[in-house]
Amino acid sequence: GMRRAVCPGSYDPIHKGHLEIIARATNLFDEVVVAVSTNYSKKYMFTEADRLEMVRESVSGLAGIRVEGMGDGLLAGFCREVGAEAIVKGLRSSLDYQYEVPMAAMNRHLTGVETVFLTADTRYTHLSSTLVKEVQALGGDVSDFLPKAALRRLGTGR
Ligand code: COD
Repeated sequence: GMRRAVCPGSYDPIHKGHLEIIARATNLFDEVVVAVSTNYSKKYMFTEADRLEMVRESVSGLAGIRVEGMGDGLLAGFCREVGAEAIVKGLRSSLDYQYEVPMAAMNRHLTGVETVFLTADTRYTHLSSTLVKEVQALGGDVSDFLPKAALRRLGTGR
């Protein structure tokens, strides 16, 4: 049957490191569901609706992708609902690894969903939404790292 994977994240905003992982996931699975998560006790720069729109616009050139909001629900439950057997995540460093391994084990415990890790592209190992927002707020140029949809909203022009 259809092999489906979920690429979860806050995507606040989506950047080229995210997009590169999502694109590679489409080479491995029949369908990739990009899941935009919102933890209601966390502060975001962009609303859930804006993050969804930015992600949709940014992946519009790629085939085999669906974008969905998952609110503040459980990722493992979301994967079961959409019929995904795997979560695909990018690994930038051993810090990511340390943070991700317990979540991968917990998610597998919860619903049997596997987590597949793809090593981040070397162009983007230093990239995070947090760093992009901070540099932009301080007047730095982050245009190399953002898709047009995110760049426009972040107010750096173009
Ligand atoms: N290069 C490659 N990959 C990258 C890069 C980069 N430069 N930056 C980020 N990534 C990848 C990582 O795999 C990351 O996990 C993913 O993109 C998303 O990144 P963010 O920053 O947008 O998302 P996070 O870290 O805020 O998202 C965390 C989740 C939403 C995945 C997590 O909180 C979650 O699973 N929440 C749901 C609630 C739940 O089920 N909790 C229990 C978990 S066991």
